[in-house]
Amino acid sequence: MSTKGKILLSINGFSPQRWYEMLSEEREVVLEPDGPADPSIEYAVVWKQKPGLLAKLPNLKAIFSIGAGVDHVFADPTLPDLPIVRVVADNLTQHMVEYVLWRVLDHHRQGQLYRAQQTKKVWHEPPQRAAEDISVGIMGLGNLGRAAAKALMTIGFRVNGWSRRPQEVVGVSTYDGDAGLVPFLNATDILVVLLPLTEATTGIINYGLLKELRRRNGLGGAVLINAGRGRLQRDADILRALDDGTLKEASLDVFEVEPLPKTSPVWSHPKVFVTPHAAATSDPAHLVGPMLRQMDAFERGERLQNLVDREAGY
Ligand code: NDP
Ligand code: OXD
Repeated sequence: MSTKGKILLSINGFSPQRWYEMLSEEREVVLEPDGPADPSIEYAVVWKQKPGLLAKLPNLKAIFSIGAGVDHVFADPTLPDLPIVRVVADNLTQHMVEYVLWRVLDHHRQGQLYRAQQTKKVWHEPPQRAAEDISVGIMGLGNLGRAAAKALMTIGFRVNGWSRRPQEVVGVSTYDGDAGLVPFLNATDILVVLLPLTEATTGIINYGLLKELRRRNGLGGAVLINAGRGRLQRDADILRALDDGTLKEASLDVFEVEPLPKTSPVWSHPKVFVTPHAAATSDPAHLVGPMLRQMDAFERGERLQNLVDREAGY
């Protein structure tokens, strides 16, 4: 085809077909298991690549994650020390903003109560709360967290945000680091988790943390929404918190083990709304073009964009 660097496509967990077709429009693409030893492979486009696969490529120059999160890339203990590009894209951000608005509004407007009433044909109207009386706290004020914060504020919610380093977002009460975590939780009624999974964040959504959430408002209890990563949370702690009233309800898009095992009690818990890691799906129609443009630019000597900080792990 051309002299452009070849791509290894290693996508596990779902079909790589559309990614393959779209990437192949401009570059030669090899699918594992044919790729590994090929010295003409310069880029890897990956989701949960097979451990050891990338380390075998002598001329690999950059790794492109097809997701915003990169914990799946770091899961490979032999990962070569190369630039990792992650997804930052309007289309993905829009999907996540929609998911957050959908879930926050459903909890705020008592969707679970009305669904239960409907099954019993109950005609009952509970008191209505104003959005301005509810504080939504977003853990992770990055690309997705900031966009979700802005959308929530346009509807009238108060918004708190927590990040690793101090951040400023107009209209948002911001907190950071270990010292900021409890004050952030104490001021939050609905907790939205949009953190990356790193060593520092693994298991952070546990019973002790949920206990710190505010429960003084007309919501009738604190609410958890996790669309970050499953291993940020302890599934069993969430169930315990729901059962003893620490949490009123939860919307979970991610789980410690995915797919969520059929035997998990989470599936049938009446206070949990489950989606299958579908809050914001990576759509090749929107993401392949920018990936190919980055490869072209890189070959012209330009810097790669949306690089992962390996030290921080995201
Ligand atoms: P970013 O890297 O832009 O933002 C991450 C945010 O988390 C930053 O504000 C960062 O702080 C903060 N953070 C990281 N580590 C810590 C820590 N130890 N303590 C406090 N704050 C921390 O990521 P995105 O917003 O693009 O994406 C967030 C995550 O959403 C992804 O990593 C992925 O796991 C998940 N995701 C899930 C999807 C789904 O469908 N369920 C789809 C897409 C993404 P700081 O600002 O200081 O750097
Ligand atoms: C992502 C995801 O990280 O889809 O983009 O989970």
